[in-house]
Amino acid sequence: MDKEIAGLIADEQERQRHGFELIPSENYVSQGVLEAMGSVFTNKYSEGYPSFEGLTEWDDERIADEILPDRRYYGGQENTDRVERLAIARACRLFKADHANVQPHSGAQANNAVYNAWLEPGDTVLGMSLAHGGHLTHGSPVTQSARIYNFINYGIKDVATGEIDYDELEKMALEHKPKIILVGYSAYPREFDYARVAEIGKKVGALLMADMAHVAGLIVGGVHKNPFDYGFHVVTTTTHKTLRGPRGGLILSRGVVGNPLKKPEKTLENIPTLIDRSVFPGTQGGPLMHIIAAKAVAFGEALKPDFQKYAAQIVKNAAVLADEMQKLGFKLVTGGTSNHLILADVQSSFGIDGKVAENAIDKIGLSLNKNAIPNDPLPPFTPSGIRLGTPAMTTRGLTEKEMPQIAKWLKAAIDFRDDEAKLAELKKEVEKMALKYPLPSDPKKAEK
Ligand code: DSN
Repeated sequence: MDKEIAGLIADEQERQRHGFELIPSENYVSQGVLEAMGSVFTNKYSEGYPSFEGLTEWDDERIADEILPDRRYYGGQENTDRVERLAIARACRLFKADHANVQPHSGAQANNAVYNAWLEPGDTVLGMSLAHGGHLTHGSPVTQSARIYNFINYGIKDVATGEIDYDELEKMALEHKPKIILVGYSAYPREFDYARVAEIGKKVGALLMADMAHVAGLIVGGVHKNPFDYGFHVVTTTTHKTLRGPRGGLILSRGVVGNPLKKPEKTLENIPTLIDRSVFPGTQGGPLMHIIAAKAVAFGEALKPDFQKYAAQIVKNAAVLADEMQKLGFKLVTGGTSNHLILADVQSSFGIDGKVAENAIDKIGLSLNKNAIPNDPLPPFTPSGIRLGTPAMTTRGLTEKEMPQIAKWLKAAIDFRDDEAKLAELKKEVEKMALKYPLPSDPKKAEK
């Protein structure tokens, strides 16, 4: 019906089939997630929330059956309500949360909604520095939230080990009394000491917030710690990274779930209701019900035991890939990885910037991204590093056995970056392997 767009979708499908995705924040969704996203729920407006009133059992079948009075501003909600309730119930089960708001359109929207729920303009937030692996929405001056709130940053103490400077974090917290202490990152290959941060947060009475976008799948898969187990109040995440759902955001919280139509007092106990009111009507309009349906599908998949194996394999693959890259001369920030991502300093390893490396590696069918390293002397468009990871490759079925080959291809692409014929030869090798590992939604069979 639209041959230009149909052609481009087919081309993108072929690009994905013929190569491997190494960008650590990307993944390949299941056919179920894809179908829910492309469903008629996209036709529906459903501002407001479903109600759980009278629903005492949180099992999926019961939720899917029960039609309850809604708290929506438009009619025709009997199916949207049940979809959203399922998404909420599954998300709570996955993360051991009291409440989930499944409506944020993205991770940035989720973070902004939490700030808007808890802060007054001018209030202070202590978050991880973007230059050390934090995220733009954790206080970068170019963001809207940085114009409203006062962000101050902690960072890592030692680039070699990647250890966070918790003493500095504590000193800053005691001095500035932030209303929120925020942990989370988009380019940090290690884990946080949640217990230590929680202890600091309690001393100053801060809301403890963890932006777990990158590692959400590792947490629910049981291979990384859950911040809620250490007293955190709020967890935000995207749903499309290690969690392997549709592109979107999610806010989980601990507290008492109340009626979002009634304005609650600003207390830690009321966080779930404050967040609901902050997402809608505070910062968003109509929820994307087709995406919420797809989130519910992905959460259902993540609740299955296979997902734990998947999460464990992501981490195993990343550790082997990091070792193999080091053997080939890649210098890695923090000397390795404890999660799904690797940050390599290609400037000091091979005398090239991250953009040159990204372009060369792209040409052989492997996608990764240029990335700043801590205290990077180079600018963001030509930084010193590349960032890569294993969530998507692991979904395709690659194991630690294939990681040495991936490392060799990365090095070869850099070595032969000016030799188009050799790059084309390497691309063929990558393609041959990629076609043996189909995408979960690939309509074509694996070409073994
Ligand atoms: N853009 C995401 C990433 O690649 O890490 C963070 O939001």
